[in-house]
Amino acid sequence: MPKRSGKPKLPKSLQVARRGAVVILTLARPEKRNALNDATVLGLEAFFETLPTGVKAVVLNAQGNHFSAGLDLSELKVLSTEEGIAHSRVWHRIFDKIEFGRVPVVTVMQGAVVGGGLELAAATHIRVAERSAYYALPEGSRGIFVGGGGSVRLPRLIGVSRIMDLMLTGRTYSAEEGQALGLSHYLVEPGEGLAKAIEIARRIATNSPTTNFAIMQALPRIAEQDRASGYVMESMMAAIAQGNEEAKTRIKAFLEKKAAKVTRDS
Ligand code: 1HE
Repeated sequence: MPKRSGKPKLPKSLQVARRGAVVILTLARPEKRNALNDATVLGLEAFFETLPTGVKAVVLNAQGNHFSAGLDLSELKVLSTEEGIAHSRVWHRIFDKIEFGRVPVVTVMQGAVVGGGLELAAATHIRVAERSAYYALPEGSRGIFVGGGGSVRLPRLIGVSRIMDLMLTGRTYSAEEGQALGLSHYLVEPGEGLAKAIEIARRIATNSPTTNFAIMQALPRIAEQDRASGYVMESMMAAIAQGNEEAKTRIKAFLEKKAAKVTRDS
């Protein structure tokens, strides 16, 4: 397979910084509260399609006080029904490329994580919330509906009933509520999200690529299968992972007392 160049032409609203095996991708449109316009969403696709081969995890964060105000409403106002369907399908295609992409993505969330911003965060694998984060789906009050896969992903995270409440009433969840419900995996103080996300991404980058592949590609699909099919897929994935040389080396290192034990997080 040809080596990836890792140098896509990205819009101004996306910035990239490499830190060894981790790449930090930053939403950089704070003057519009990182509202997701077409250029940004297509830029996400270009970025994830051309990740250099040595990259093993991505951190997604955003400039300013808000992670993302969601869909750029100034672009939506001119779309016909047919164009609206096509627009939503583009988001589906691109967010799927993130969720079922090559490497795990750790997102840092602060301030507003709303509408399409929440849909984007939900397409990533680990979410770190700063205490300023809050979550909303204001589509109801704008007369629209989620279009970035939110009705598929978000109920799987926190249940249809809670998403109905968010959308019908326009209520928000605080960072603490989001943490308790599972919208975030980690809750940190303001300004600490990026460091935490990089620490997590570096840890993920040390896993065997086969295990990370199984976790990203097999685990969510098994969750959507019936039990019997899930067991078959799990046993095949387990056999593939443990059959490879990297697993043998890692297990041997543990048995020879050369690998770290499992200890409590401090
Ligand atoms: C925007 C957007 C946007 C801000 N599209 N331009 N999303 C929403 O309904 C959320 C709308 N945004 C807000 O409620 C607020 O902007 C925030 C709570 C996120 C931030 O408030 P604040 O006071 O810090 O900023 P602001 O003054 O409201 O906005 C700053 C600028 O960003 C301003 O533009 P300016 O030219 O007057 O400076 C805003 O117009 C602009 N801005 N949010 C366009 N969303 C695939 S379907 C997904 C469907 C959805 O995502 S629906 C949810 C849409």
